Amino acid sequence: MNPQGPGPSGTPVIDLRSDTVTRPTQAMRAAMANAEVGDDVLGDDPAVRRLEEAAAARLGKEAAVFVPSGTMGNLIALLAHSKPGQAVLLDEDSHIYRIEGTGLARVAGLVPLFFRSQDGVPDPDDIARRVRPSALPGPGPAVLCLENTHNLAGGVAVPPERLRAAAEQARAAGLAVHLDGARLFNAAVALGVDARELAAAADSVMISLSKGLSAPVGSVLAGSRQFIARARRARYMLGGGMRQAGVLAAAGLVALETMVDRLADDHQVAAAIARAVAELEGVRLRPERVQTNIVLFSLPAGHDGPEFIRRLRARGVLAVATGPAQVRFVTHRHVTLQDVPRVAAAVRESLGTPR
Ligand code: TLP
Repeated sequence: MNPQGPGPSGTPVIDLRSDTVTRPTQAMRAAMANAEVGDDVLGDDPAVRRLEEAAAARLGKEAAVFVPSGTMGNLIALLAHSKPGQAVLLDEDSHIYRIEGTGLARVAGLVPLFFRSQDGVPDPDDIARRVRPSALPGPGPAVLCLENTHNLAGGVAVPPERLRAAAEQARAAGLAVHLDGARLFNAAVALGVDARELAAAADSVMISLSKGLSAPVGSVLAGSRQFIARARRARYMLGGGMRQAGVLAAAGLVALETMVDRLADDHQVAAAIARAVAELEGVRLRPERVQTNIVLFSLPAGHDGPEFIRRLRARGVLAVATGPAQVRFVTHRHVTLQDVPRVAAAVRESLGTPR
């Protein structure tokens, strides 16, 4: 049963607001109930340690730290890679810059510098230009941030060679490289590569357990042993030391071990929704951009995003407006191919008459 309750005429609500709405599986609940726990800030929680070791291995890094959220994981990475007054080189449409509440400036004291991207894929030549030493004083960049999949670009999966090319330019200039991999496993599944291959380009990588992988809470930040030691101090400073966090980590471990391969189903559903919606008159949607579980589309002229979202909701479909006339659907475990006709019909009906 969907926690959003029934939609109109008793049909279940189709919640496409985010993959963060996924509820834990029975196996996760059982693992949580039976987790062997301890004080994680003191290093005593066996369930957290197991998750951290498994995540580090899965990402090809020396060590990892369990954190409450992706936002905190990214902020910790920035803190651990830099000093206040330095710059962070990132995409203007990155989640870190656009959505994470300016923590990079307010908490880490960093100045954002932007590099160019094309549809979420970073341009290594532009990165090379921006990291070139300058004779003039200015904030020296300490860290380059990449994102995979790229959320605001519509879930684009950035191939390993493009990540590598970007990272090489930054590293040659002495920058650390952080990868916001909130949906790294979606990228790995879509590209048919191991997540290690994507993480290899970066010094640190954050992955979310609470999105398509369906864990209730939590992300993991991985990197070198030294980096993770600094990250643990930053986590504590931010209030992210969670004591018997093993009850959460136990679900996270089930997520990591059993929920990755099924992300392909979410991608299949997103592609089917994209094909159906792209056919509707006036909608702007590039189905070839729908590579993972995010579907972004623009409404025909005269339509207003928030009003459209209200109309969809009245038809039992939940979504978010990502711009004045842009809408985002995110697929996940609670949405299946059988829901696609209802989604398409709700979109068609909601487009009925412009405002
Ligand atoms: N993404 C959320 C939100 O924007 C609230 C979503 O619904 O897509 N990096 C990326 C690329 C993300 O997409 C998100 C969350 C985060 C970091 C932050 O993770 P959380 O929400 O766990 O802090």
